[in-house]
Amino acid sequence: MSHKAGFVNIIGNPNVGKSTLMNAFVGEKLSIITSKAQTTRHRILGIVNGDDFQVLFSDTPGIIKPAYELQESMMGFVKSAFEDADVLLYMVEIGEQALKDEAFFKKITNSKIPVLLLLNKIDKSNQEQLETQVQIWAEKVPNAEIIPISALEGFQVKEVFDRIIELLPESPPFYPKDQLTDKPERFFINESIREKILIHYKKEIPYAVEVDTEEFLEEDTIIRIRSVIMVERETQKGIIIGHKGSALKRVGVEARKDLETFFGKQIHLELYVKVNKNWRSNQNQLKRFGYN
Ligand SMILES: Nc1nc2c(ncn2[C@@H]2O[C@H](COP(=O)(O)OP(=O)(O)OP(=O)(O)O)[C@@H](O)[C@H]2O)c(=O)[nH]1
Ligand SMILES: [Mg+2]
Repeated sequence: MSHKAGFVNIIGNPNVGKSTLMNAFVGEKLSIITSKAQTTRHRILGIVNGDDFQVLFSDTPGIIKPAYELQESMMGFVKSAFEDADVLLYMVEIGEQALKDEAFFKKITNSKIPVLLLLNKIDKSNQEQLETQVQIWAEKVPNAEIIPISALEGFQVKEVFDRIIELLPESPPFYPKDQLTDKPERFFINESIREKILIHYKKEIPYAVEVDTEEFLEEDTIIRIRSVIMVERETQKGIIIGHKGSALKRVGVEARKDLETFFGKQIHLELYVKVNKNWRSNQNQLKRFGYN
């Protein structure tokens, strides 16, 4: 029996729905999703296995012009997604006009590998707007196949998946068939906590935060976790903790619920906050947190 496998990498502007789509394909909440831009900071692998195929989806950070080292590293992940892709999923959303970065856009239009241009969030559009948008993108990216979708509602997601399978090269699997991702458990803990911070704090706070899980102890009926929320300045620490610790407590309660679903086990989650001055611009710190 022949077997297909390959890398299918999702790229696009911030907030267009890349992570929503990858989770829909995988059927698990591997990537966190929020209404804020720059939610995803890493390249996250989501593996979909079948008897005769293995699709290696990569969710990537939204494309931006980097302003500090962390963002440089995020764009490094996007660059890597161009390099090993067998199929590129270029996601745009209804109403969007162009990619934020010319060089990346050129890479898409000059791509030698198949590009599926996914016009997302069509649940928010009408027929006329949709037709206009398809026309605009057909002119801008003539080498792409355009598929209108709604990642949120699952509309046309199966059609995209079937088309991906057609486009995949013949290859043995790259990972064991029961594997779902390349990231360790601690990564998903950090991300769950960061998601709650993105949801509950405003302005610069979520962007100044990194989460590191220092302890992960799995017992028969419970997992004991201790994670540190790092901020860049003392004032941010106070904001994260909130009045009598109420804000931090909310983060903990909500993250714990998600983690109990994710791990299927009772979770004890201890959170504390630490100032790690300018970690976003510090190469050593960034390396430690998995941004290389
Ligand atoms: N209406 C609508 N909203 C969507 C759809 N897909 C995603 N969203 C919403 O768009 C927002 C961003 O979704 P994400 O999946 O986090 O977007 P992303 O491209 O991964 O964002 P970054 O990681 O920040 O680059 C969230 O509020 C989603 O619920 C869709 O098909 N329709
Ligand atoms: Mg994302």
